[in-house]
Amino acid sequence: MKRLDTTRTDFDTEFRKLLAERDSDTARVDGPVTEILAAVRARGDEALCEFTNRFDRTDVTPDRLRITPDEIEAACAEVAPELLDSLEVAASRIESFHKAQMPEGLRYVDQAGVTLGMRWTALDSVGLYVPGGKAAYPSSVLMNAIPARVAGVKRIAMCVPTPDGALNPLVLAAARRSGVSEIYRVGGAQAVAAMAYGTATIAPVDRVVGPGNAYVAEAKRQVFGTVGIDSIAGPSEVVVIADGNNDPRAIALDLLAQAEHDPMAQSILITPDTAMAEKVERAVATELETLPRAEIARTSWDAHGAIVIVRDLDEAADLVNTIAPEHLELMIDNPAPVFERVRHAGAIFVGRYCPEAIGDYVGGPNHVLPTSRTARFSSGLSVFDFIKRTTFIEAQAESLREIGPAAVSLAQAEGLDAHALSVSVRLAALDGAHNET
Ligand code: HSO
Ligand code: ZN
Repeated sequence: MKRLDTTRTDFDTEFRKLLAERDSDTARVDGPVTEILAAVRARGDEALCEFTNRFDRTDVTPDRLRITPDEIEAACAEVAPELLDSLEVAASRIESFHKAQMPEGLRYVDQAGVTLGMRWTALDSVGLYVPGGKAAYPSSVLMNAIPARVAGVKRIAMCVPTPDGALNPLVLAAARRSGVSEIYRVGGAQAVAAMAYGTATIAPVDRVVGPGNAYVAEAKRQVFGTVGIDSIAGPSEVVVIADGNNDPRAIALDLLAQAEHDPMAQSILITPDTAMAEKVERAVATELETLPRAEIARTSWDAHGAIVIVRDLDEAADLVNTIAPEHLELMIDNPAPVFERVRHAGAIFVGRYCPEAIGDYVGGPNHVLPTSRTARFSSGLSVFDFIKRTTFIEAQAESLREIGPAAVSLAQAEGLDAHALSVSVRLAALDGAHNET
């Protein structure tokens, strides 16, 4: 963990180092991924089953790639009723928030009498990748599939690896609740290939979304263009701005909640209160003695964690704008001024009673958020990832008369005669009709 202080002369250098250090070592897996994509593209289900059986130690055949409705029902029956209730609390809150996001179209008549507009339509089909094993988060199934459903996507295909053939009941229950239409027992780059290119069993989709390991991320990068993709998520991050009025243990746990995701995760505490900084640091050490995922969390905290002492909360907000963190917590008496000052953050958690974990599960807004400083120019997953805009223009004769001549002269200037003529023949016809009467 690094200790930084904005009053020290080396602060700028240290702060830059803190931001740069995680950019480096992304695994290079482009070669093997290209081969897997090519094989699935050329040999379809046959290659898909080969890779699946090799990597997941299973023996699936094309007719067993799809998890049947009966298998899904049986798996869901294994989930404890209280857990299904919690899933329902999360799902219905996520659903309401994303419904509220749905935008209106646009339609108006301008001064030239031209009708102008824009309308939103949903994608036809979406492919959702869900990682297997320990990285399989049912909450992420809700966060990816519900916005697609709310947006109006008719077909949501899901791929999830089943290492050693084991199904994850809560993941299947989340898929069922979210309105996923088809589920396949396939993972890795081969799953992304199948969803992008299609096989005899898995029809191709229009956009592939969802988190995954380095192979899945690289596969998404390589199929981009054939299909749309969501952003490629890096390790999770949180910045906590805390004043002196906090329970240090609560703040420590907020930092560790990110750290326990991944050894590469980053948790940063920014505070104007030196005493609070020390208390939180001690509380982190105490919690690390008992947390089951202490090994991961400790690696993250030791290597990437930081405590930054600032002069005041304005300075804290300015640092946040440079970091552009995935998550920002405002654990301060009067959050409004900082909230207003921050422009770059994936999601903001306002007030002491809103730890980030609320947003991971039951808040309502999406937990798929821009990482690695990409919140400077991008946003979290939303219904906007599953709809697109079509603009339209409707002009009658009088309007064409008014705005057409400018198009003719611009087309001529660009040397595009058919463009110019397509407008001018109509203008001429209008003039002719006009002269005849
Ligand atoms: N904090 C993670 C999402 C997550 N947390 C899922 C728990 N489960 C990235 O935003
Ligand atoms: Zn989390």
